[in-house]
Amino acid sequence: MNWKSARARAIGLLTVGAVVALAGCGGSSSSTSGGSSGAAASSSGGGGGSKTITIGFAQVGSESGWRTANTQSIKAALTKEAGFDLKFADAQQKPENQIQAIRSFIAQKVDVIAFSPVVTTGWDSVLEEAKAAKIPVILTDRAVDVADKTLYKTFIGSDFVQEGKTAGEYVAKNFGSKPINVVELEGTTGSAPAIDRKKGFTEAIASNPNVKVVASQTGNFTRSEGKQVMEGLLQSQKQIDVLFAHNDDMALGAIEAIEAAGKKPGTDIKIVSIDGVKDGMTALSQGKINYIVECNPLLGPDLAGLAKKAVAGEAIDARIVTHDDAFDQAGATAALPNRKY
Ligand code: GZL
Repeated sequence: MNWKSARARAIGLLTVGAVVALAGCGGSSSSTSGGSSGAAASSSGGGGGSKTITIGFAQVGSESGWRTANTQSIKAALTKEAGFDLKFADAQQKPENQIQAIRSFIAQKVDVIAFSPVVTTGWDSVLEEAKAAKIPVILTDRAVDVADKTLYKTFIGSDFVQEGKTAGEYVAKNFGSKPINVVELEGTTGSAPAIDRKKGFTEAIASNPNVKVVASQTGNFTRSEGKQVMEGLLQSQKQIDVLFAHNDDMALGAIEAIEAAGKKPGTDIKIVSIDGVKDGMTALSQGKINYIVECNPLLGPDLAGLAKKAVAGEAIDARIVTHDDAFDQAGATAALPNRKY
């Protein structure tokens, strides 16, 4: 069962320093199936009589089921009725497109800018320009690596290091009683989730000498690239016991490659993944994946509340963590009927 939801929920009620931990997300409870990460308390969206807020949002792209759910949540929350005029840009996973979109938001003198940075670096100058234009910036989902942390108001998103740790702990505990070869499908090179999930996984398995990562390659968070890379690994690796995929879409692509090679995913090659999108949870309930660490994409309502606070000049916590549940096969089967993504 997804025992983590109780822990996540307990943590979710805790406010630590500048970090506001939010109620557990997803999981078998319906708390987030209503379409938020359960953080309404700290940043409720919704109407109110104030003037319309013009918000520019630069999205990563449409690379995965997670991204689709994230975009849907943002568009469903930032509506005219809720008091917003949303200008939405899809960067097609190119940071240069996001920089261009942010510059255009500045030129349009929007009230607030939000974005999920494709990669962590290269943002200092464009964020300096937003600051000079007195436009508050909110980071959603992914972090940036900038010298001056005041260039953005807040970063709301999951703790990717913890996600990688949770995945690694599961592999070490459940498959690490004998020597095992692990292959890793990494997310987009240079992106915060890829960097941090790898970091957390590596830390978690370090104490078990049986667990060895024999190959690690990016599948760029997409199903097609996950399949392609896994086909190559099945050719090049003598023995693969476990696949750690940084997201469900790459795991689902890898499943196609594993089955085409005449092997049983979840049995011949164990699979641990991150996200918890419907297709991933379905594969988990079918035993083709063994464990999924959830990463909640439903950030729209939280972003709506944070945008209103930023425009009103209200104080906002620098880091808002959306908590993740984790699921085994039984947990996924129980949670699936209530999942909204
Ligand atoms: C994580 C998000 C990642 C997802 C992928 O918050 O940035 O990007 O794990 C998505 O599915 O492509």
